[in-house]
Amino acid sequence: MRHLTRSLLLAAAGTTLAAGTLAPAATAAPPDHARGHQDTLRRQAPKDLQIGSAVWGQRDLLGYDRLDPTEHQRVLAREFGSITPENDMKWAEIHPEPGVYHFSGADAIVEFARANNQEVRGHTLLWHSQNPQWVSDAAADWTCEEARDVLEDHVRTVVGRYAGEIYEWDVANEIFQDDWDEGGVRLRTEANPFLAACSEDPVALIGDTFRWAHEADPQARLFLNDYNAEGVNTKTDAYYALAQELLADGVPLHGMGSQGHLSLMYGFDDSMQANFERFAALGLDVAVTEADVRVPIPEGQDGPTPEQVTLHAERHDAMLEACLAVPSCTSFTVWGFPDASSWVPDVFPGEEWATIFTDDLDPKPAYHAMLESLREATPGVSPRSGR
Ligand code: 9MR
Repeated sequence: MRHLTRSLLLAAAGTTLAAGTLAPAATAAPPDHARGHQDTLRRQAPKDLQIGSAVWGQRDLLGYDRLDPTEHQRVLAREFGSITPENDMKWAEIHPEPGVYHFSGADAIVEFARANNQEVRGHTLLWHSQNPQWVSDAAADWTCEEARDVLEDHVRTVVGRYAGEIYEWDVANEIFQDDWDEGGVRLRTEANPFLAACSEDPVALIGDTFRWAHEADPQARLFLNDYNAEGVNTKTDAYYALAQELLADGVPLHGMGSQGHLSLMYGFDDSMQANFERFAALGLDVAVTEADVRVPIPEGQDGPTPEQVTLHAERHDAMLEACLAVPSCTSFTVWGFPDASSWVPDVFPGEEWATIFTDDLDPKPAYHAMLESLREATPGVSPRSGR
């Protein structure tokens, strides 16, 4: 984003801000329909870096008609080389009853990706959240052996169904608590029903989950994934130690994903690149898997202020630049768009505007900042520091 000056950013924001907030500027980015065919995130991305978005297949893709796509589908296909099922491959969606699998949403994702020459990031196999009721009910009585059997069947079934179609899988998601949780940063051996049943040796279960996934799809790159895992901090220290342990045990672990759910309520941790570099030094890939940047908008304020618009762009771009600076960064995924489809307002009242497209599907300044950085990027050389 070096060359994207503040005035340009604000000009580009003109379409998204309340009328009268900004004078229209002659330097505003051309409207979407006037931009060149090459001027998309996926086409400007350096070789070997996928730019992706989450999408909810069940909601947004069922009924996809290649000849008559919705506007959202058109943008998804045009801008992104990778898509992640936002919910369709989670346990509650894909495995709602014992022995019953619902593949329609996940199938729609894979079919859309095929039709539009995209890759798919799988999400997710071992998580404490969005598990179906039957798992929560049964888990109370599970022995570790029973929990292992249920998990193994699930992993082999789901990964096996999409074998060869998925380039990266978030195998284990959010398996560490936060430092503000009771007990501090440690494996979620209470909230995660599988880790709870195998709490005597949770690392063995995690390792085997990766092994089952690898056997079911030897081509897929297998990731750990978490939020609050951008910079060097106590949580990423714990992941770093776990990664070393798993690799020493010969577990097919291939990557560490930083979700990238940020908020302008907090600062940006500049150690993101350094964090990526230490995982890369272990021989792992790294990825930004769920980027979005929440903007606190007090009641009565009509949309983000120009300063917030600029910061929203800068934060997205800072995450992208950390990724671009590390050759092992294989994918950068935003967590869906537009704002109307985002998970943010439901979960964080008073925060919104987190995605890179407006509800009219116009690119925000964050989009333009990212496009600019992609254009300038030589993989492995930071556009910011030039090294
Ligand atoms: O965006 C997802 C939202 O639609 C779901 O309701 C929610 C359920 O927990 O999960 C959201 O996605 C989460 C992702 O799977 C893991 N990291 C945090 C994401 C935001 O909560």
